[in-house]
Amino acid sequence: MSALSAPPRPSTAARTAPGAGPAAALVGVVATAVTLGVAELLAGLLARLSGGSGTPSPLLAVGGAFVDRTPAWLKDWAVATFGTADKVVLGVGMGLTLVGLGALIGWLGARRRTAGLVVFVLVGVVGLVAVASRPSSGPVDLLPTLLGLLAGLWVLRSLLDRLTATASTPPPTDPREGVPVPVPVATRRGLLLGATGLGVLGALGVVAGQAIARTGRAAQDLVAALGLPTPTRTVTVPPGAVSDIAGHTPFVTPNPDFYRIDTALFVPRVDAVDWRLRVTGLVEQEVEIDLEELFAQDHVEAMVTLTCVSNTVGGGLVGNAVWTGWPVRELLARAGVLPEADMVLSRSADGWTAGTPLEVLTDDRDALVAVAMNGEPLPPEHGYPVRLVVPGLYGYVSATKWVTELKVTRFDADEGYWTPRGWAERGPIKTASRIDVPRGDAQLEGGTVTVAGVAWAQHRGVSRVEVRVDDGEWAEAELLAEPTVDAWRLWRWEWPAQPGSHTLTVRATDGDGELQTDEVAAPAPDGASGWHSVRVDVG
Ligand SMILES: Nc1nc2c(c(=O)[nH]1)N[C@H]1C(S)=C(S)[C@@H](COP(=O)(O)O)O[C@H]1N2
Ligand SMILES: [Mo]
Repeated sequence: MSALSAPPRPSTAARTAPGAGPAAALVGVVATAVTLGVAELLAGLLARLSGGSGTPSPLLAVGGAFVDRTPAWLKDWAVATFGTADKVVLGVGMGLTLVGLGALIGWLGARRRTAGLVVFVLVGVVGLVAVASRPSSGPVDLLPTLLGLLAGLWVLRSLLDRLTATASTPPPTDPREGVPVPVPVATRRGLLLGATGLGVLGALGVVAGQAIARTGRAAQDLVAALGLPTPTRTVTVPPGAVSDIAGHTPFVTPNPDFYRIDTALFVPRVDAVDWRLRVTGLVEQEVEIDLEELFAQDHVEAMVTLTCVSNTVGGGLVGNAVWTGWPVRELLARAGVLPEADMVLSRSADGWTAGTPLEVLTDDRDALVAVAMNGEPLPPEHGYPVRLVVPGLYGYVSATKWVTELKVTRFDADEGYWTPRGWAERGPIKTASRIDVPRGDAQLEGGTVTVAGVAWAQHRGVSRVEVRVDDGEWAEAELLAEPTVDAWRLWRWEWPAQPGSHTLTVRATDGDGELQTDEVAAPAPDGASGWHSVRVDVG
């Protein structure tokens, strides 16, 4: 906008008029809301047209790009601080950042119009770059953000113009008496009300766009139509593995209670009808199977305890389930793995990858292309329709959810998602043990106190658990049954508790006779270690 065509410059008095700052900030926030409303609505419609998986929403694209660039220490801190609520925290953080940026742009624009508009466009460009850099996006996917930006720019300009106009209109003077008539605040109030209305519309656009993208077309539930495969080998949970102590870990984790960790800001909606799993890379022949063919293979049940590498000592990012699946080694055998291969890079529908050593997928353990969790189709957040489950390795190098490709490759040629972000190339699960009861800081009655918990050393098993009170001798805990070395093992110990304040510490020994290390390590780069302890008071 050139100075010549501009409306009369606002007087200094008008620019600093009470309320001009907040009003300008509001205008900036409204322009941001309109941009996002238009962009998200169009992105949602496009996503729906393309079947639900394409066209990333600009908000999720920026969030995803942020997650992809999260260094290990920050991920570590976020998971430790917010646990599985880290996504909510990210969302709220993004919202606050956007409101702050919008306010700043409005405030700046009211003082220096061009500067405000330029900053606005720059923020938009960040969004465009984020959308363009998503794994699955093409040129068309930029359109919603581009149109949103134009709409927002237009709103920003015209509202700022009007704001200056209302602020700088000279107070009309009564010709007869020569005294100023009170400023008609109605004009500005009308403007602000209108702007607020626009902002609300923008916010509604965001909500509607997200909803449209997520409902997509009603996915035909092929898993339900086919029925889950009947396993040729089943798992029964022996009664001796289960505890009835209140507060003790349930041996099998119910699906709704199972921890969830992934980089997906919304659960990928994979249509089972379109789903394919491809085996590529260093193979004699590429293989591609669809769900019907997968379900026709001989499936087995296996009980496997999954653990996140981000779990802290005593933490809860661990869960045990009975999985139904087809052994990965049979799928790999069908493709014919070439001798030089030593890694399988599995990829998910949303572009995430895990690098798993070839040998754990081809030895006799129950590494599965899994389709069911505790007898039910995989819940969407746990990988529907198909995921990988590999006993003995942390999830980040093995447990790919929404899996679509197994690329047979080499560690010196490829790496999984978390490796360049500060996590180890290989992630065998470290032996761990946890005290569930009593809880830390519990106030207990004297006498016999039941101490109970869980220990895991997947694929090696747990051979011994010991508990120590303060600096006393280690006492051997009673181990519950261990139906498989791939699952955790519950334990209990009766403590003749003396009055006072005490620290209980636990340590486990794995099936190879190796004692759990007391060396304290943070989760990054290859899993936390150290002995878990709780402090309690005995009355
Ligand atoms: N597609 C995809 N699969 C993934 C991840 C991910 O970010 N994306 N995270 C992995 C990690 S780090 C863990 S610990 C497990 C967790 O599986 P769960 O959410 O079913 O407990 O999933 C793994 N599979
Ligand atoms: Mo993880």
